[in-house]
Amino acid sequence: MTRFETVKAHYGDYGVDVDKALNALAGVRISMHCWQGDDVTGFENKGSLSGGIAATGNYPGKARNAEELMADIKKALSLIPGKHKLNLHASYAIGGDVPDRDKLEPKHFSAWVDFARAEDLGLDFNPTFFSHPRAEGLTLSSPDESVRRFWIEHGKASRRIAEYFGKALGISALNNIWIPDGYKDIPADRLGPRARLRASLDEVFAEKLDPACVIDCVESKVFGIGLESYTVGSHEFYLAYAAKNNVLCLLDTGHFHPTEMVSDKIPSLLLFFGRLALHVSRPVRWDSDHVIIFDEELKEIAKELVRCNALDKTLIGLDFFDASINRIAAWVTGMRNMQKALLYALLMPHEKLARLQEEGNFTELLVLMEECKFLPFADVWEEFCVRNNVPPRDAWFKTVLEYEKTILSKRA
Ligand code: RNT
Ligand code: ZN
Repeated sequence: MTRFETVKAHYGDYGVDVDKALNALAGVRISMHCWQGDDVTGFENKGSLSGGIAATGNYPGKARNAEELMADIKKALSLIPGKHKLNLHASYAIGGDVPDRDKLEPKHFSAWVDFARAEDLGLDFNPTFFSHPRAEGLTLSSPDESVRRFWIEHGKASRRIAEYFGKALGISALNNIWIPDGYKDIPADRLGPRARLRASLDEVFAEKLDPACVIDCVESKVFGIGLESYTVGSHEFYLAYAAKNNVLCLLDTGHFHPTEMVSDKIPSLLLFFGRLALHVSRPVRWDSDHVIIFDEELKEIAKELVRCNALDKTLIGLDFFDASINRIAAWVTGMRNMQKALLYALLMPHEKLARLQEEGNFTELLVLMEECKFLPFADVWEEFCVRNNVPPRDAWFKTVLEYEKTILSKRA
């Protein structure tokens, strides 16, 4: 018996089918966020990152234009097993004639569609409601009618771009709306901005687009830097809005209070929504957007997706941006960790565990859950990498170092 056959037999003793798990993992496309590659800078050159988010660090080699960003994405993807999606922001439009954000059209993203076709990727999209002169105050909830109009037009434009992605690639595109709107100090009126946000969203979503191509979604948040006291798009606001308006409510793992677990929210949302959208991130003391690691919460999220049979209903996107380390290594580490967590979850005897819970046999449940942690998971991960022709273990890292030496270190 080869080592892998022994491992399969070992899992078999627990009633786990390893090949089935490997096949299930191969079917999961994870949306890799383009903005890790350039610290959320984008191609507009209109000033610094705003909106209460921050990328800290200045590790050399960040992508300075579309060509470099695409090359870096390709390098990262070559070290990540399986087929995936790429998550874009409106601030990454390509071409010499890119208009302001309210006037963006699908054609300003056609170079990305060509790239996605060539790399066998799906695409997702995000309107960019920050890092822009008209986003210095509120955006979709602005009391200034011309500012609010501008952002409504941007929201509408972004849905058409996402629809174009879905149509062109035959893989539906998520269009995710996140706005930074909020106040640093205690507001005098919490209702007004939320009423305006609701009215703006109603306009943004009014146009009927092909639901097979674009999936609409809104992303909630608890607070931002400089926006500590009040967030217009809070979780209650968006959860209620999404439920009533047939859009999705995206859960970003960094957008809740520190002891609140996103994993626990997953089954509840799945009971009421046909699909689930995630931004998987790692908050350290705040929404710091650290690279995701193979930690308890990541595994718990993956377990919920597997147990709830929700892998094909979930749009898993990553959302972190660490500017203090090699950005390609950040992508590869995060993507591979998301996949590792899913594989780990796919290799658990969930039916047996659930039965023990139903029977009230909590002692055996604890014993078995603990034992599962020591099954030879790493060998199955290695097999997955080999089957997908990517370097196993940390063998990928030397490729990144080589790329850093020959390409990244030459960038000013
Ligand atoms: C911000 C949100 C949002 C952004 C990206 C760049 O807190 O998480 O999703 O991180 O859109
Ligand atoms: Zn997010």
